[in-house]
Amino acid sequence: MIMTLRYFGPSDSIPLKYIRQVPGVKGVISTLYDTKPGEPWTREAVHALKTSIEDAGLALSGIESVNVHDDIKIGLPSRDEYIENYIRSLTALGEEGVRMVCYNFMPVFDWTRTNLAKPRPDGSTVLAYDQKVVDSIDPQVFFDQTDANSNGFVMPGWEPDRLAHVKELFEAYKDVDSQKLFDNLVYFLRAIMPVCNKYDIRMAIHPDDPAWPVFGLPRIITNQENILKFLHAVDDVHNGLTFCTGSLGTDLNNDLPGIIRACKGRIHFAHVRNLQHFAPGLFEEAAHLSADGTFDMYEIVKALYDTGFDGPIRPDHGRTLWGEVCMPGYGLYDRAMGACYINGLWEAIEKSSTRK
Ligand code: CS2
Ligand code: MN
Repeated sequence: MIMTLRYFGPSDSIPLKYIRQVPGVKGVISTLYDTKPGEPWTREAVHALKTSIEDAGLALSGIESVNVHDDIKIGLPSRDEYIENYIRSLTALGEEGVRMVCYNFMPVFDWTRTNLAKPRPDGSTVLAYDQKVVDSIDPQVFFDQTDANSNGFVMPGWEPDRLAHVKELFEAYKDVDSQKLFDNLVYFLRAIMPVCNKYDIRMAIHPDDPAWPVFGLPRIITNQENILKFLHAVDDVHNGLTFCTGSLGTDLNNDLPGIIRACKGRIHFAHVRNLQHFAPGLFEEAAHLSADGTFDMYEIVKALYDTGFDGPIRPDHGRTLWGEVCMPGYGLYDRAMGACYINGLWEAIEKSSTRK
């Protein structure tokens, strides 16, 4: 595995030179922050991003995300044009040697949390989720609240221009059920596989977060059964998964190490964080340490190790602590501790293993 941290580009409050100081972190995961979903990327822009990262002594280990335009997810006639643009973006990335691209296929909202700063017993704050709140709130109000509580940062998946028209988007998705969404995903993947094969780009779909339908919108990457169905539908190594513990782990029926083992060879990127569950649909994020939450991080990292996972991995949302003012979930301190912890688990597993 290659340990990485997410980097939000030149406007990130955490500079590359700080990331460089986290022991064991070799690269960053980033994206082009001045392009809109659907716009084709240029090789020059990718080159500039890559060079700025390499100049800081790090590697550009992958992209999170090349966002998929809603017309592709909805299956509108205009999708072919947006797919062409996506292929141009992948070509620009391939020419610059980028080999891993994360994306998601969630309608309207990316990840959903109901509180961005819930205090934990240790005095830190975390992102939290309560299904009752989601069930009782209008999506537009929900979006506005999330946006207003982000400490002034534009959070991934919550870009104001993308979500300026929440109501219209809901209307556009009204005939898209989970089967249609799945078919549209397969159509998209079949169209991009040739360019992925040409440049050896591994696509890594991000699971839906939370792993069930929210606001009546379909969700299709939620459990082992539908992930395997998705991997088999386009049975090419370049069609793979981002294994996100915090997303798949929202559903306690998901056996996280079991899913890793079932998807052997098709996990191209890993997001590792811990959650503390209180009841179904009621949870908050925790420190990465197993003892601070519900997941057995040792078993998760061990399953990645045992299956030969060799892609980029990153600590996911961390707690906000030590007075840091940051994008919710993306402060430096707790993610740095998370990286060290995961590295520690990996080293111990590697040294005590007989796997060659
Ligand atoms: C990320 C997602 O911050 C997060 O929760 O894991 O926003 C992720 O980047 C996207 O879903 C991938 O497209
Ligand atoms: Mn994730």
